[in-house]
Amino acid sequence: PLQEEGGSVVLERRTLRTEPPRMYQVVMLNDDYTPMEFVVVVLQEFFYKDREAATQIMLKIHLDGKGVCGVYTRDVAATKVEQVLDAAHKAGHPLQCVSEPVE
Ligand code: TYC
Repeated sequence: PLQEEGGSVVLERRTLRTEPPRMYQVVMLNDDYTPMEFVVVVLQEFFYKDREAATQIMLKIHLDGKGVCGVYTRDVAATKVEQVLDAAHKAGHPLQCVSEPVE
């Protein structure tokens, strides 16, 4: 909305400030069959980790049972999960991956 004030135009914000979007972590789960190398490549390809970071995340999942691959808005997180499940399915690996809201 516009207002005139002493000859100059004042722009007034009437809407409330937009909240930042809810964020979702993509969590990968360990299993006994998916090769370590496959997980490392997935983390590099879809989560843009370098080889060293990808290897650390893979080993964390292997030891703890699960690990966070990245944090994204809802749609991006859902797309990452889809990409991982699709690649795993095509390669014949049981690798599982989920997205969950942060907090
Ligand atoms: N546990 C697997 C193995 O020993 C490796 C692995 C790591 C599988 C991470 C899944 O999300 C995973 N070959």
